Amino acid sequence: QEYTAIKIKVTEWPEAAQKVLSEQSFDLNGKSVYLIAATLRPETMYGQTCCFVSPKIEYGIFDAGNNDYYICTERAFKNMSFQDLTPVRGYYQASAKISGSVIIGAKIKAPLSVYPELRVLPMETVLANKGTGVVTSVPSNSPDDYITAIDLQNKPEYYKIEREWASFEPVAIIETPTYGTVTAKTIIEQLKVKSPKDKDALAQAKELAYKEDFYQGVMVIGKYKGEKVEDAKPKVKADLIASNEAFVYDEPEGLVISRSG
Ligand code: ZZB
Repeated sequence: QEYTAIKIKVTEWPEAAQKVLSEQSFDLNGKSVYLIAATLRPETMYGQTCCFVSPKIEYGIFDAGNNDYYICTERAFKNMSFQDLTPVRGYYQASAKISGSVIIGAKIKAPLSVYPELRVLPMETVLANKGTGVVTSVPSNSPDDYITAIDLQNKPEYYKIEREWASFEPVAIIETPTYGTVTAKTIIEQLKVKSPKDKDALAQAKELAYKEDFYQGVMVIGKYKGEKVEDAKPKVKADLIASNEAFVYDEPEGLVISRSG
């Protein structure tokens, strides 16, 4: 599986995270730290509304060279180290370790997003053994992200977040004949999905969204506005890579575990 790995810069750390990092003598001064989100939908990056981590996953902060540091699972950084994406082939010792739960609330800058400043939020269904363990949220086109955002807005106390952090509106990115400009919302409503834990319905919703967006979708935002998604997708991806805001990350064969089981 070939993913586009998006570099989402941490611009302000929660106090709990600062404490955890200083306890490990990890000095943030002079370093750029990025959450690395693996996506199959680079053309939707205009509509990012937050970055999801799992409160249950232990992440590493890894030296990626040139004072850049990546937050992801050790498993993902190990893979990157064998794909020549890191300074030393086969070296994947973390500079610091941090639980997803203490990153929540961090301020971030996500490439191409129409929203200049976003937050890190919790998603309980993030899989540790897929991608980088970090997921960028596009509620307009990802049914999982849409329903998770609704859940966060409904239960901010339970999730220990501020309601405003989860209140960014989905952005119209792609128009399709069947679902209009907010594919995920339309499908979630049609299938009557009520919860992020509604696995089977969400798997079906994702399938429908992928197909319709890719084969019927037209971009309604950005540099490739008016072009078919099929054509715009590789161009947006190439632009993100050229500007050093993303890189190609391959998931080794046989290790891809789908959420539907
Ligand atoms: C942004 C995005 C926008 C995504 C969209 C999808 C959609 P798949 O389809 O099962 O192969 N993802 C990545 N890593 C994880 C993880 N560790 N745990 C849970 N979800 C993860 O998975 C690929 C997609 O699942 C990725 O692409 C990512 O969300 C999420 F409009 O990134 B995507 C119809 C889907 N639309």
